[in-house]
Amino acid sequence: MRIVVLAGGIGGARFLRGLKQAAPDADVTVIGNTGDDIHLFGLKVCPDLDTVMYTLGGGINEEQGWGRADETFHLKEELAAYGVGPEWFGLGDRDFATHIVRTQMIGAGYPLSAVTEALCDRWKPGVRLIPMTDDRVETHVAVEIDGERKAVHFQEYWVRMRASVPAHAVVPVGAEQAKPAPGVLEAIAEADVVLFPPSNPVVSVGTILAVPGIREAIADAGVPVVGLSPIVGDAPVRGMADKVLAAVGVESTAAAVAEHYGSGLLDGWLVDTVDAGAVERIESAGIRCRAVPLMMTDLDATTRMAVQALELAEEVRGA
Ligand code: FO1
Repeated sequence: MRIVVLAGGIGGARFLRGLKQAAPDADVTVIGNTGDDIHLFGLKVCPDLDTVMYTLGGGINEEQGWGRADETFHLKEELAAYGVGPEWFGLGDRDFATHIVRTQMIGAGYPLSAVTEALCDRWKPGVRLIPMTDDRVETHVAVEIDGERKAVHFQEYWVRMRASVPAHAVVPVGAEQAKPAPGVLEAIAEADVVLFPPSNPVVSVGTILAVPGIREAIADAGVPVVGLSPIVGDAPVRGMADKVLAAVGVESTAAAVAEHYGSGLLDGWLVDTVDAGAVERIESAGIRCRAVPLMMTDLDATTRMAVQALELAEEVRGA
């Protein structure tokens, strides 16, 4: 079975671990969000690609969900001693090596997709990880600070500001001109099922879908497209997805997120058992829906979620 997954960072990566256990023989292609990418200290940092790579490759800091296990911060401290920041973004020594290799390879002319493949040669994530695009896309968030409207980088909004002010708009700058990376459209065309993990529907999955051609390829693939709600009991399971959902006029409920994707894209949607009351509304929007436990508390619980997603896909296929 060929499975394509559109993944953001922590939620996507953890779901993939369960998926690998649920379907050990499947050929899994992960299309990773690169809208979170940021250039720091002259280096290109790809948080979502790295989170997937480290999580599946056994190098992730399990408590944080991002960055390397067994990390130290000497380089960051030395930079800070020279007054060189930003201090609000925690790049560790081990992690720095990844960004140095990536930036060096890009400088030598390799596209991000080839660089990601090279980095995965070391980590062996057990999936094919492809960035959504080789072109530069950067998610910016419009905020109001001291009565003045300005756009900040997504990481500044998310990490420095902790999404503490309302987001007025979320713009994947460069997405309109971006082309899907080599292999993205081919993987979708050859897929037996497409999954949206419980990743952020706006700044993760939404950004991937904003690359021209990707949404259309999924909608036209003629295979089941099944998603898992990142909203449980009217609140994000983790992160601050509600802030960016509000920016695109979507309420933070499992049903509203399903409707946001829409029946033109989504065939099936899993909601948590606490949201069982929303199943009828989602089904009447033309999306087959089931209520199952959706908390990724451990690998077994996550594996069961992946099994349910694949079962719903088969149900949709047979319908
Ligand atoms: N998240 C934080 O909350 N604080 C950090 O200092 C931070 C650093 C960081 C460094 C590398 C990396 O790959 C991820 C990092 N993240 C950090 C996570 C990341 O900013 C976001 O959670 C994702 O971009 C959202 O998907």
